[in-house]
Amino acid sequence: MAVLDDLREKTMKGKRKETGPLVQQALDEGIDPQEILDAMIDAMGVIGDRFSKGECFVPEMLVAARAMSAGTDVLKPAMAAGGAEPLGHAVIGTVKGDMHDIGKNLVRMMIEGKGVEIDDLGVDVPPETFVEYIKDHPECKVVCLSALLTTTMPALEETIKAIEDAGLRDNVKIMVGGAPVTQEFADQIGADAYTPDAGAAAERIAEFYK
Ligand code: B1M
Repeated sequence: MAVLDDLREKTMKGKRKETGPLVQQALDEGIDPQEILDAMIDAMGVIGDRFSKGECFVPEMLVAARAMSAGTDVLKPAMAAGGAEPLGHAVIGTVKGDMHDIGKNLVRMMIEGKGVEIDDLGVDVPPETFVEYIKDHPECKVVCLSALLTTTMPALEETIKAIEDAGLRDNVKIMVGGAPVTQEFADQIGADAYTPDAGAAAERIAEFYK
């Protein structure tokens, strides 16, 4: 589809003023929101591969990320249109040392679509901030942790440990995810759930409120 090719291209090139209108055009043409999202995720994959090969650098990754965020802003109402019954409360953040937030934002968006009220602590969130949040929000039943770097995977474990040390582990379920994270790693660090993508995270979290 021409509009999706255009969207992929403009996302890769970091044309953030053009991605929003292209997403809107794709929606107007009746294209499935998931397909629109996949086009932008593809673009980020290409940029990541180019970065690995030394063919592009951090600034190119950054502008591509901003272009994708502009696109997902327009896509959000269509993706999150669950109209679901309120399920409960959760919190999400990207762990300490990690600035990646596109995947985390998509997970939040899909979880909101399931009817979960979810607070977003942002990126580079230290374990203590999660601990304080859980103390201050007894209604919070699920903690969602995102990590995109192999070097920040240990921060997932540190966060779980900090929650345990604060005596709060039994109060919450902990979900982890992000490109380098695996089910095996999640089991090893004592997480309650691992899911590979935003859609699966939204399905899984709903089970915790049953
Ligand atoms: Co960075 N970066 N980056 N980067 N970046 C990656 C992750 C990398 C794979 C690129 C590469 O080398 N091919 C690589 C990591 C290598 C590794 O650790 N093995 C990398 C690197 C090395 C770095 C820096 C170290 C580069 C440097 O400075 N030399 C640096 C680190 C900064 C830091 O965090 N401290 C860095 C910086 C950046 C930017 C800031 C420039 C920018 C981020 C901007 C932003 O997020 N606002 C950036 C970007 C854009 C990328 C790539 C190109 C795209 C990431 C992305 O948004 N993907 C990425 C390459 C790639 O992914 N192919 C790369 C799209 C997004 C939808 O996917 O985030 O995977 P993702 O989320 C998915 C799933 O993972 C999952 O669901 C999401 C949607 O379905 N998921 C969860 C995520 N969280 C979840 C939580 C869950 C469940 C599922 O439950 C709670």
